[in-house]
Amino acid sequence: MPQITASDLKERIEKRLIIENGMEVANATNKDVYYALASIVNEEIIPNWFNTNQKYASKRSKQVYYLSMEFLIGRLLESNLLNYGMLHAAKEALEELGFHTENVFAEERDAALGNGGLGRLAACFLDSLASLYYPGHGFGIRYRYGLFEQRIIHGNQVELPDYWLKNPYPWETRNEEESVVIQFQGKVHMFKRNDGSLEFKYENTDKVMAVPYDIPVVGYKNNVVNTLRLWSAEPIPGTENERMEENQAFYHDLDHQHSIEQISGFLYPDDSSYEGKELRLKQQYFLVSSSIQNILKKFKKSYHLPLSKLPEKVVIQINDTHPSLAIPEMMRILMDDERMEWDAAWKVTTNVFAYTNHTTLSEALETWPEEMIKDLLPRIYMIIEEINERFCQSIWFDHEELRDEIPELAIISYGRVHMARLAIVSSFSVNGVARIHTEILKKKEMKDFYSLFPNKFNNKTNGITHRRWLLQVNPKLAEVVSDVIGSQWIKRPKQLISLLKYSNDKALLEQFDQVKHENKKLLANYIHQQTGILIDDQSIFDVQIKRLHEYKRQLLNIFHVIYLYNELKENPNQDMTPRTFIFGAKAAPSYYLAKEVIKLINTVASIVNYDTSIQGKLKVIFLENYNVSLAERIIPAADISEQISTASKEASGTGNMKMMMNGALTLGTLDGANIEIRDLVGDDNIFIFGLTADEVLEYYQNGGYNARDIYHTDDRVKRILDQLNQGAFGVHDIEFKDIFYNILYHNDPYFVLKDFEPYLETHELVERAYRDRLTWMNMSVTNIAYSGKFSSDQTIREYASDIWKIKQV
Ligand code: 26V
Repeated sequence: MPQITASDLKERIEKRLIIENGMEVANATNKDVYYALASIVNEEIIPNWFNTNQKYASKRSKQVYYLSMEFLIGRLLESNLLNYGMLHAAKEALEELGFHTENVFAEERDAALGNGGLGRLAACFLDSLASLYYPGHGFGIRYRYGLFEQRIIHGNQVELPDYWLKNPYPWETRNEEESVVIQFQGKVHMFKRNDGSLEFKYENTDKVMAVPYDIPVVGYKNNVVNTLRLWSAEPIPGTENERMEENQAFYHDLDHQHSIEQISGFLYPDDSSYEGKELRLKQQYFLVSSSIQNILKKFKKSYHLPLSKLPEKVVIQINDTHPSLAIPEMMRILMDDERMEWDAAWKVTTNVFAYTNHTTLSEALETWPEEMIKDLLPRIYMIIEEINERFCQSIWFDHEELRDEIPELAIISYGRVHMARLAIVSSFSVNGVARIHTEILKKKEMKDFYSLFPNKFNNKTNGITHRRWLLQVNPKLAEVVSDVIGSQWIKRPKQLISLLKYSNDKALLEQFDQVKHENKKLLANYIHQQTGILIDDQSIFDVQIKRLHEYKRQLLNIFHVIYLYNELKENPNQDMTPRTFIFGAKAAPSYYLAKEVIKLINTVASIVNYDTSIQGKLKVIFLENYNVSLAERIIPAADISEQISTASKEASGTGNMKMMMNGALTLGTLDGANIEIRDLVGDDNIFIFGLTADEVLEYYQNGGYNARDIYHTDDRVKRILDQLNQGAFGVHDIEFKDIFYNILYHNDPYFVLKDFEPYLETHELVERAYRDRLTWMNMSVTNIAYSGKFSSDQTIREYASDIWKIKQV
């Protein structure tokens, strides 16, 4: 990789501005400079992109394809510069040219093609694949509108469309020549060929063209450039004659064109709540049909092997069930186009697909109405039916003990198609995303499947790319770390463990403390600039940033804030370390209770932040439009990482890992990867509270929890709930009644009241611990030291060796 100096870059930026824009630097805007720099980066990347593809082809390496409806990429200029080893030079060049690096980077709109954890995980995985020299690529959809932009108006969430492609996106290349045709609806006719085999012909299908846009995925200083291929839906260009004819039905045609383009029109903004919308089903089939066609075309072209050898050269990971129609699509092409027999096609298919489960929430599990699939994808439906038939037969004949369970196991049952069942039956690997999550899958949610296929189930605890989430977002911390233990940790993140040797070194701890404080000042400035609110940079920055969902219990957090406020009102002189509670969260647009919680947080904030009687000891900040770029600002400044889901509900969490890596201490329940964090750092370096997963599951199964008992016996709880009910936090007295009712009349389904007292007690421990700076910083450094374990490099190595069986090239 060539060394590019700041002065080289400066010159190239100047030159580019003249050639492309006909302007001198003095007249250039941040945007001009952003595009100039991006195109210089592209110039560097493209030869390596080409070479990487050549290399994979010539080595005939096995490839992994990560199929995902979501890739939550965020911005790319800074991370591409970083991975390309040009970041320092670029910063210097920009400053010398009179630009603030940050403002130039901020010209790039986040590519928010994902909802939350699942989509961000996909993006981290691509980064690790490329950085570890693995031949691995992503397939997704190029949504014209990403996840909505959130505004808070009078405390309420308002959604605006995210038209992120308004300005040209410099990282994508349209590759029209690799377009493929996707067919929906129509009629299937079956014929017998002379040799007795069956032939399927489709009539009157709706055809759509899938056009790929490729985004380079740059490995860290290793010349590897993999590909993220995003498909865009377009009408099939007709011949001149056809267009003349169509012209007659111009308006009908516009309508039709619009409905085609809608397929890649927008990202569904729900996360963990499933709705059987036909357009979403279309999107899913659009993604998988184009990707599978592409994969097979490439296999045939580059490997010159029979399709029976596909599993030796190709493995496909499906990110949750969303792309699981890839399974019948593969069967369809192998049988109908490639003339394989069922058994041969099944053997290939079941050795190619691996499935990751990301949730056990029953409301998030995908099941489609049978009729919808039959109508939209008639041939796919026939194949699913056949898979189901054979699977049910195998239970009936080979597993008598499960005969009664067939309705609960069948892929098609009571008029619905169960996608998780389809994925489990047809994949060679089924993995959960944290130890406890995988155990719950095996012992509860997928118990019978586990007994049928024990060898398929495995765990792959999630991870995060330490390049973006430490090196890039927290350069000061990265520098101190490298000063202390050298910079090998960047390539081998587990080496962060060497920090442990220094976790009692007073001078060093003070240095870490100083870095954290500087990061807090930066965030405080940003908050001031965004909200006009001044926060105390000496206060504890207590952070909860994630999607808003009842099970994540932002409500528990704000109840605690209300409690503190009530206490302070009674005793304003109370000796207490000042606290700043920082929230960032989007709610699904139709998720009423989640939106009520957003309103509650904002309402509490508007009271607390302006009440001078509490002497600035408490501030509540809700930052609007939480996204990857905002996370990058907040995480380096966090002291406390709130990970307080109802135990058993959060499959893994990845924000917990990001904050840990930046020296925040986790305040959390024994859920998801929190448990693995606890196991590493030990009870002394984490704040754990609340019900365990077993206790929660036991309550769900056998009852025994009564929220009203707590309401009637705990005055603190009663006071808060009554305040909600009586309008103490609202303009109208009905303001938060629904939250009140949900807790008392639906018996607090997420155990907020049950965990309230232990949560308060644990917060008191936090407050006391924070007073002892050195002990706190010792805990903080211990967390950073162990965080290397959660680099997605580690996760990807495990996927590669246990599931994918791919080698580094
Ligand atoms: C479900 C649906 C339902 C249909 C509409 C669109 C949509 C989009 C996403 C989902 C599934 C959400 C599952 C999910 O995001 N799980 C999260 O995955 C993270 C990565 O494994 C994990 O860290 C989080 O704990 C888990 O909640």
